This record gives sequence, C-alpha cells and structure tokens, in this order.
Amino acid sequence: MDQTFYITTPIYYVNDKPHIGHAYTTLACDAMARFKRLDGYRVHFLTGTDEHGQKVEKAAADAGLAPQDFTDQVSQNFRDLAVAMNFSNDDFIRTTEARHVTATQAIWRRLLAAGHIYLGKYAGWYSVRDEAFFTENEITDGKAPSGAPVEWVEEPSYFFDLSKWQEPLLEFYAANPDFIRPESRRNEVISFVKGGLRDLSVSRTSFKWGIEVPDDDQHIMYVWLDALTNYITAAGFPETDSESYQTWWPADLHMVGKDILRFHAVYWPAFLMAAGLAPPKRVFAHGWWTNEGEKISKSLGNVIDPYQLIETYGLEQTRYFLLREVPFGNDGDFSVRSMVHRMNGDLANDLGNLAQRVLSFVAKHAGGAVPAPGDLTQPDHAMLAAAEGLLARLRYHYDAQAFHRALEETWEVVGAANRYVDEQAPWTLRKTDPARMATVLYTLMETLRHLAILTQPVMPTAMGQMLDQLGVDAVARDFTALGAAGALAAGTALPAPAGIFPRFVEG
Ligand code: ME8
Repeated sequence: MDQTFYITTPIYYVNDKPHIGHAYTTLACDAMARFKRLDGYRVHFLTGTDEHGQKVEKAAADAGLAPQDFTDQVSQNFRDLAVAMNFSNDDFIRTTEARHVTATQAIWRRLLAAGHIYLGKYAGWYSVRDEAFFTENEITDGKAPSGAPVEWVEEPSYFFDLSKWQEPLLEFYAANPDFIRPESRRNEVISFVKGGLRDLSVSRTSFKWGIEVPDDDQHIMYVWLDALTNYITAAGFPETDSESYQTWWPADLHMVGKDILRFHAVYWPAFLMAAGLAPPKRVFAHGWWTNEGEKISKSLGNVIDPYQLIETYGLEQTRYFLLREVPFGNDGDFSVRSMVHRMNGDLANDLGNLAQRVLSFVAKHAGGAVPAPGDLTQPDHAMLAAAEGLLARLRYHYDAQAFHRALEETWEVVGAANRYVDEQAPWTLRKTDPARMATVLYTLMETLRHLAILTQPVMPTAMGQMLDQLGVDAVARDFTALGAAGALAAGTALPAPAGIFPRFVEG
C-alpha cells in the first residue's frame, strides 16, 4: 500500500484579511506536502477557515453584514491567498459547511453518550479575541495573558470533563515523545497539564453564531470544539469506516502557531480520546513573526501583506525567505534588509548565477545540448556524491520540520558547485581540453538537476523553470528520478537559457 501523509493548517478566523502569519503556516505545510508527494506519498493537505464564534460575529456586525455573507467574503480572501502563494492544498474546509456541522454534532453525541459532557453553569472570564476562558488568577490588570480584554460571563453551559484527562494525557505524551514539537514547547505543555486541568465549558447561550448543540437549541457549541473537529470532518468523520477516514485519520501533522498549541495539544487529544477516536500523530508549534523588531498588529499599522511581498520581491523569493531566514519553530523578524540579502545573495548570486553561468556556457560552447561526459575524475565524483547525498539528509530535516536546515544543506551543495566551477574552469578547458570541458559541464548540469528537483517544495515555479532549461522531462521530476535513474541524456537539445533569479534593485 502507498504511504500516506495527512497534513493540516489551522483554520483561520475570518475576522480579518490574511496576513503574513497565515501565509507562513500554510507555506510550511505546502513545502512539507510537496516534499512528501515528490517522495512518493499520497498526501492530503487541508486548510480552511474558522467561521463561527463571537469574534467572527462581531467582525460581521462591524462590517454591517449578516455573518454568513461576511464569512463568504472573507473566506474567499483565504482561498485567493492560497492561489497567489501557489499552495497545493487538496481541500479547503469552511466550518459553516454542512459536512462540518454533521461531524461536529456527531462528535458531541459521542462525548455525551460516553458520559464526558454534563450540564452546569459557567461563571468566569472570557476573551473574545482569544476565544478562550480564563480563571481569576490568569487575569492581570483586567487582561488575558495574551493582553486581550476579557468580559465576565455567567450563563448555563455544558462542560467537558477535562479534569479527568490529566493522567491519560500525560501518559499519552510519555508514550509519544514526538507528539509535540519542538521539544521546548512539549515541556511547556507537560508542565501546564501537570499543573492540573479544570473542566472546560463547551457551549454558550448568550449568542447564536455557531453550531447548535444536538437536542438543546438554547446552546451553541464552543467555537474551539467546533473548529478542532474540522480535522476529522475533512477525513470523512463521522463515517469512521469509510475509506477516506481509514486512509487519512489520524493526521500525521497539525501545523500551528505557538499561540494555539494548548488547544491542539491538550484539548484536542482529550476530546478525541474521550470520543474513542485516535489522536493525531504530531502537533508542531512554530514561532511568531515580528516586523522590523515590532509585534505585528493592526493598531500599529505594521501588518505585512503577503501580496505586497509577492509584488515587491517575487513569489519564489518570498517563499524561500520565509522558510530559510528563521529556524523553524523560533520567532522570526521580517526586515527589508534580510529579505534583500537572501534574495540577492542566496538566490541571485549563489544559485541563479551558477545556473546562468553553466547554461549560457552550454548554449554558447556546447551546441545548446546536454554535453556527453567522458570518464569522471575524483572532483566530479565528489560533486555528484554531494548532490546525490542530499535526498537522505533532506528527508531527515523535513521529517523534523527543519525547513531552514534542509535549505542550508542544499545551499552547501550550491556553494560546492560554485567552487567546483571555479576550480575546473570550463572556459579554459574549452581551448585546452574540450572533452574534459564536456565532462565538467555535464557534472554541473547533473548537480543543478538534483538541486532543482530537491528545491521544488520551496520554490516550485522557479525550480520548474530551471528543470525546463536543463531539458528535464516533466515526468522525471520526482525523487525517483534522482541519481542515475533520471540522469540527463547526452545530446538532448536545450531551450535558450534565461535568468531565473533577478537581483533586487532599490527603486
Ligand atoms: O487561531 N507569526 O485562527 P487565527 C506567525 N481559528 N504565525 C502567525 C502570526 C504571526 N505573527 N499571526 C498568525 C485561530 N499566525 C483559530 C485556529 S484551528 C482548529 C483554529 C498564524 O486566524 C499561526 O499559525 O487567529 C497562528 O496559530 C494562526 O495564524 C492563528 O490564526
């Protein structure tokens, strides 16, 4: 049977336009999904929008629209962003869809039937911005830990018996050491759970924009129970015997920002275990982007618009920058200086120039076709071994979601290729030893072919162009074509080379 990989992004609140943070999480998933597909996996890549709850209801009211009309509009912005960023998601879920209402009511019924939900009364603080409940001792100066304002809520509510899940969760974390990544976040979650868990309010009665509690239309479900369920809705729940559910659930990876780790690593596995369903295999919480050292916020007016980045620097450059600049998992800072530095250094100079030098030399001095190599010397073997050895190392880094490490290692080979071209000096060989020149050019083209195939997950379009220029057939671009299997055939005619990575010129 095929190996499968189910990966999800958070579903984004439709209270606002998408910004760089949303693009970032989905981009990381896109690179991961593309890598796995190229590596022969059947992949299901899910993203979507979180459309219920008080926060969205408020945003709709502020926009003077009915919630459904408002969410239709804003959700479309997230779909448009996926197209603009060239995301390869297989599904886009909206929590207002019928399939999701069915799934959410079904998980509720399971929890209720298993005795994990009871009716009570909630009295405490609620932050609409976080869509979360807080106890008195979590509130400082009238604010939630996130700095969001809170309001006092007192109303009838159904509760989930989260307090009973402390031990099962701790056992689950111990048995699955990779469930929460990175390690530092795992430790935070474990100490939070060790501190004790209180039962969780899972329904509200004071507003209407949500999924109704089955058989009690006074209540709507807490937006996080609704939202988290999206991951199983898209896998085919409640049809647990379906081929789809059997294939995709449990998910391999929920990618989230560190702000919502607790919901994914504590509440979600508890809900699932209580409902008799398998928890996901991994939750990875990445860090937070700031802009030129400042927190990104609407009130500061420094929100980074992904469309602006694409227009200014190019899509491929933006994708590369976001995944290369910051060790994945850490917080990161966007600055024009670092963006331009990556674009001009790593892309235009290091990789772009290498490809351009080699391909234009082949066009001019090797008849515009793949040169026929002679016997390989030690430096040629070393160059090819470095390129061919990348796959194993990239698998390791992608499996750890260390996208920056994957790119770093790839660029070590780019650096080795630049040194190789300088040392072998094909422009000199042209006069002294044309046969040796052909071998050197062939070795470089093979190296470029490996670099391009392996960098497709991050820069699919630019690497596609590079593969076109190398004369690589469209069906020979996955990882089975690496090494000898897809080696360039001498004599293959090549299209005219063209630069792929322009320099950024301040203008
Ligand atoms: O929390 N840096 O949705 P949301 C990095 N609907 N990532 C950022 C970011 C930043 N500055 N800002 C946002 C929700 N993100 C819920 C999720 S899932 C069942 C429900 C990313 O629209 C990051 O992934 O507030 C963060 O976790 C997510 O956007 C929050 O999106």
